[in-house]
Amino acid sequence: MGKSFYITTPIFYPNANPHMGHAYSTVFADIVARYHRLKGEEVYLLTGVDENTEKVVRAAEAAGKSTDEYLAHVVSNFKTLFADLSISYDQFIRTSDAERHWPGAIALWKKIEVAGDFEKRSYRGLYCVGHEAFITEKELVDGTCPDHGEAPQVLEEENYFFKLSKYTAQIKEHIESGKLEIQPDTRRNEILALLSRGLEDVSFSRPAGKVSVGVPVPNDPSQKMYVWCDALANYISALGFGQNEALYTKFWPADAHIIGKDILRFHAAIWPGMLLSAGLPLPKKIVVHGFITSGGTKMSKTLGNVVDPQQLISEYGAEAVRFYLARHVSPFEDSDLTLSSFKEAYNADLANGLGNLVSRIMKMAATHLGKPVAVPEQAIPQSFMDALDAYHIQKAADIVSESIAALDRRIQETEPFKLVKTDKQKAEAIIEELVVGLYAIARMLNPLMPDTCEKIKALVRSNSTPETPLFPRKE
Ligand code: ME8
Repeated sequence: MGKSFYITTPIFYPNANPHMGHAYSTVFADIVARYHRLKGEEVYLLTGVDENTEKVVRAAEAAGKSTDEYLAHVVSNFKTLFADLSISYDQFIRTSDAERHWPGAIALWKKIEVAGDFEKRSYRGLYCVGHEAFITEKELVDGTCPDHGEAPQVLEEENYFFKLSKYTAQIKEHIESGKLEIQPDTRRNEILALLSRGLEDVSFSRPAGKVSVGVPVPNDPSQKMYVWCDALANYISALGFGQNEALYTKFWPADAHIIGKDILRFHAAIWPGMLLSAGLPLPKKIVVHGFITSGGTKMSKTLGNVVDPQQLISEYGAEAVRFYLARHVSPFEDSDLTLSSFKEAYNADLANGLGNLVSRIMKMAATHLGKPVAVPEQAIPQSFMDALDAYHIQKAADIVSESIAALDRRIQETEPFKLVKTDKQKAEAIIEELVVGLYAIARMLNPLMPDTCEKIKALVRSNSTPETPLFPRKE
């Protein structure tokens, strides 16, 4: 049995169809998961949806549907997208799942309660449904939340508060010592700065009468768990924590939580605090990626600049979307994506790049070699492994592109299609070498473009040309 490797995506709010940002986090985690499987490790990839939120209730109302009906529809769109993108998840968790998720969330709550870290307080605050969090007066611009353009609700109610503040020093120690790694350093510094200012206690529940969805607080039917408390618990509830713990024992602590920069504080402060309180191990690493913007601004429905992943998939194919996300979105900074930048990259990388290379090499091989090349099982380049070990999916994709360009240059320099007339033996040797090089590229494509990887391998094994171009040029 290989080493175990547990990787997660955020669980997404299903209050609208999935967009490129959701696709990015998930493709990111899938590339890393496939790479670790390739290394022979036993991998568990978790994704899912965060359903216990008023956002969903509101969206369902706006669509004139019941919450369940609405969720069934949107969740199936998430699942279709992930299937289309070849996301090799081991589990898709839904936090409305009272059998799979609730027992774990409740077991974790009870441990925090036993530690004496809950306190029921009467609380008055400004609640932003967009954030699903209380916000402060200082954060408002002209009385509205600048991120969501909406005035917060003034809530006066009883909440259970989690005494997060008392864990500030311990969380800081875990991050400073590297027991809990935060990648990249800029995000690590950001969270350390926040910890230096000290953490405040956080509301972990809401009155049951005021929220229509949510996990009931154990032994207090008047309260339901508040979104983040139950959402973060998904990373262990999915492994059967608090019920059948076989998966939990095998895979926890997580090797990596892949998240976007907007939810850093929840993952690098609140989540470690909950685990410390419960006496459970902390995740080993949190990998924080940037945002995909479009035309320089955050994708937003009102601005009309949302790029729909399904539209790109139907025009270019899912493999092209995966490769674009790996190669042209910086893992740790914000990156811009427009329809025209996508097309340009597709034509350069895949139509003229990889697709053309496969056609040229396999055409020469099929014409001039009598039988398939016996390709050696050569190792994957160390630089490629290093890149993926460091969660640098862009570097890995760059290495593939460099290898494609290097093989192209080799064809130009050696011109085996001409040489074959004067020195057949030498020409054949070069073509064989090119096929071996192509096979090496296919091996690296396993985590990035799994279908293309298999297609190229099959062409090499059968010594044949693709019937249609792998990546037809788009005008
Ligand atoms: O925050 N670019 O859910 P969410 C890149 N349910 N990534 C993006 C993005 C963009 N423009 N927009 C969103 C939640 N994302 C909570 C999480 S986890 C226990 C609970 C990605 O649907 C990115 O990973 O708002 C971000 O962190 C996540 O989607 C937020 O998704």
